Order: sequence, then C-alpha cells, then structure tokens
Amino acid sequence: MDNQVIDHYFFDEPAYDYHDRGYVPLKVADAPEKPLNIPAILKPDKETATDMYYTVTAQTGEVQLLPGAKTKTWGYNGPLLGQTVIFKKGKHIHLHLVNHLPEVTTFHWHGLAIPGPIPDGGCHAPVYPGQSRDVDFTINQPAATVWLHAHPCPSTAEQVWHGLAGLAIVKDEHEAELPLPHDYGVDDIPLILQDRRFHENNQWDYRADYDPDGVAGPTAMINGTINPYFDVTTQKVRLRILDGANRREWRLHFSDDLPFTQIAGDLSLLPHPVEMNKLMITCAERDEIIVDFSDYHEGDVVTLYSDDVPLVHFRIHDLKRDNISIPDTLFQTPDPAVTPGLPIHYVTLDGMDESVAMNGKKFKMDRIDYQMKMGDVQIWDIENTNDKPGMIHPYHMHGCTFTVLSRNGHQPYPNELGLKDTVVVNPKEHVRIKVWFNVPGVFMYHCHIIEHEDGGMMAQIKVVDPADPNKQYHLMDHMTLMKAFAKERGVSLDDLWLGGMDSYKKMGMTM
Ligand SMILES: [Cu+2]
Repeated sequence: MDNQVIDHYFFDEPAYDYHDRGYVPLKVADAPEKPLNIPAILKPDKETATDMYYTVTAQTGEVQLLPGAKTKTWGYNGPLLGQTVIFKKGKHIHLHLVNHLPEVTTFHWHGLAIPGPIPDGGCHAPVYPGQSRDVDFTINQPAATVWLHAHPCPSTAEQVWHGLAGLAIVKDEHEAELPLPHDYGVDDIPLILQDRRFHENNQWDYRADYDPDGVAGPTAMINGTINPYFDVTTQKVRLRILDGANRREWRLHFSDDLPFTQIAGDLSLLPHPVEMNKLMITCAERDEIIVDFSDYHEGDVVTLYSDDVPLVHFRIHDLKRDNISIPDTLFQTPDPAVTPGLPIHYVTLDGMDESVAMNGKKFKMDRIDYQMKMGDVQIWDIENTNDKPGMIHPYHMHGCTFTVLSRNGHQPYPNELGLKDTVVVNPKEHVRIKVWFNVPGVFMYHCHIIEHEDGGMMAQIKVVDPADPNKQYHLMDHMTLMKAFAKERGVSLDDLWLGGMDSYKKMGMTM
C-alpha cells in the first residue's frame, strides 16, 4: 500500500452546495448528547444447517428523538429503521414479510443479488396493510453492507422518510478470515446517515418539506439518534456507513483531520485499502472505513463531521489493544470479459424538478425498457445530461453487480474499485460501468435521490434466464398502487397526494 493520504473528496465540491430550490445546510442539533443507537441483530425464527427463517414486520411507532414530544415514526420490527439482518453466503433465506402499516409497502433488499421482481421487493411486490408475503432466495455474493428499504412507487421517498430503512450485512468466509474488526456493536459499527426537519411537536411532515429534487432537513439523524456519541473501547473501529438520506450527500471528516482507511464500498471489499481523511458518500452508497484511535487517550473526544456540523462524537475510553493490521490486499474484484457482440448501452439521466426522466422517458411500471441475458456482461454508459452545477444523480441498479470503468474517460475514484450497485454521476459526466446479472427477473434502475426515482427517473430491465427464456412476469402498474393509497388514506384519487405523482401531473402526464 502506498501511504499517501487522500485529502480531497474527488468531487467538484462547490457543485454540491447548489440546489435548485435551496440547498438545506445541516445545523448543529439542539438536543443533548445521547448514546448512538446500535440496531439489534435480527434473530432468526428458525435456523437449520442450510436455511434461515426471519420475520420482518413493517410497523408504526414513536421515538424520543428530541426533548419533549415523541416523534411518530415507521420502522421494521421496531418503531424506527430496522434490526440488522446478517446474511451468510450460501444460506437459503426465507423471509416472512408482514405489513402492519396503514398503507401498502414493499420490502426491497438494496444490494442483494436475488431474483426480481418479487424477492427483490421493488414496486411489483406490494404487501397490503394487514397482509404478508413470503419470499425465499439464496445468498450468493461476497461480503458487503447492504440494506432494506420500502420501494412502493411512487411513495418510496415518503416511506423511507417515515423510517423504513434498515441495515443488512452479507458475510462470507474470505472476509471473516481477514484481520479486520468483526465484533458488531463493539468495533464493527453501522452508521446510517439521514437528515430530517422537525416541525411542531417534534413531528416530521413530508408533504410540507416536499421538493421534487429531494427532501432534506437541517438535522442529522444517525441510526435514528440525534446528536449521538459512541464509547470507543478498541483501538480500531470499523464503521459501516450507509447514506440513507433521501437526497443528501455527506462530506465526512474527523476532528484533527484524523486519517482513516476505506476497506469496502457498496458490494465488496476494495482490492486495496485507501488512506484518506475526507470521504464523500452519496445517496444509497455504502462505504466501510477503519478508524485508528490509538493515538488518543481516555477522556478524549474525536468527532465525525459533515462539513462543519458534528455527526457523531467518539468518546475515547481505556482502549483495548488489538492486533488488527489491515492487509495490503483485501479482495480480487471480479473482472469478467464483456460478452462479444454486445454494444455499449447508453442511459441518460435527464432533467431536474418535475421534469426528471431517463432516456427522455418517465418510468412506467408495466413497461420493460431493456433486456439482457443472465450471465452476459455489458458496458453501460451512464450520462448526467444536466449542465447546471450541483445536480448529481446517484445511479443505482437492482439485482446486478457492476464495476466502474471510467469517468469521462478518466480512471474511476480510488475508492470505487470494488463491486458497486450505486455510482454518482456528476453534471455533464459519462460514467462507464461493466454490468452483469447472475439472477433472472425484472429489475429497476434509477436515480437514488429518492424523489427523482418517484418522479420518473427510472427504467426497468428484464433479465432472461437462458434455461427459461419465455418466463413471463406479472407487472404492477401505477394506477393499481395509487388506488390502493387513495383507499387506505380515505381520499379520492383526485385528492390523493404522493410526491412522485405530483411530478407526472405537473408535466401533464398520467402514470
Ligand atoms: Cu437524480
């Protein structure tokens, strides 16, 4: 490993402060410090040598986030966010998905390479209030940090804002044998980064805050904790960082410009560790870093910031010595050959506000936009056609694996050399990725500014299994889901308000 510390964010920083309807800067939270919530590990209902059985229940609740009134929230198996699910490579997973919410939802496993559209849990797999759905799949991918979130078009953004997001960790033998921190909750810590705006009585009001370019709030919420601290008891701590915000990217750095080491991105370890003291993470991305606190002493506090706003205070205790030394080589990123004869597939991310689209079209749930054969490997060229500064699009694909080949013909950033499922595309940039699917089905691909996806910057691909080339999939349509929302909310279709629907209506389009 060369020991050069990367001390910039790779990105065009000022571009991020630009926002069509006003960038929402973070503010220091007006709340006492509280211990960082560490989501519990979800216990299986049943376990055999080969199979794991879990129940995940979407529910309402309330949480003491700020002094005063509790905030009404949604969560999985709890009032807010979820419990961490541990998926072991090779296991067959059975999920009993239950909806105790007042409205329809879906359970999307962001980053899991599992068949679509039903196990994948996008908009084609609704679970109506009071009902449940059972899915099963086999985990067949390298160790990674992935996540669960709601995905019922066009209300994904609102449901995630209510709290429907949780962490999941894929484990495999290779990663388990590396000398890395592995003790969940002690030296292996999830950090789900989100932001919220609190209204009267400490409540969230998605509609009041609605912005078609993404809803943001001034208060950082980490693992569902406002103004958290974490008690550090080991020299090295691994942070599994998820940008679970609807639209906010985070510019992370520590007090004293403390350097840290990135070891993993979205879907795998990096080939080699990357030393840095600044890290930008955009919506839906995951970055795992290891922070070495061994130069600090009991009583010291090290703070993680985004811009100049503190996110987490790390309180240093008497640190247990460890013998963790990060290996120079962590992972061999698969580099499959492109299937001969497959042309480059071009995707454009178009527009802003209500006009967002992909390849000039708004998403339609019952339209297949592209087809690929399972096992084929193709180069995709993803272009952000925006020439205004600032409107970046974090581009995400369900069900597949990709690697980043180039940015406008240049090398990818050094911390995106592992397997990915989400990649930021800067204004006027072409990002070339190498895409392959190991599972069949219908999968969505979209911008992960969640309001952009609800607003139509999304398309879908059918991945054909050569062993079953004529398999048909039942696809949902927007009207069916919108009628369900209207009924559940007790309003007429005309009076129904969903953020994404607004975008179609204002463009004079039906869904
Ligand atoms: Cu976008």
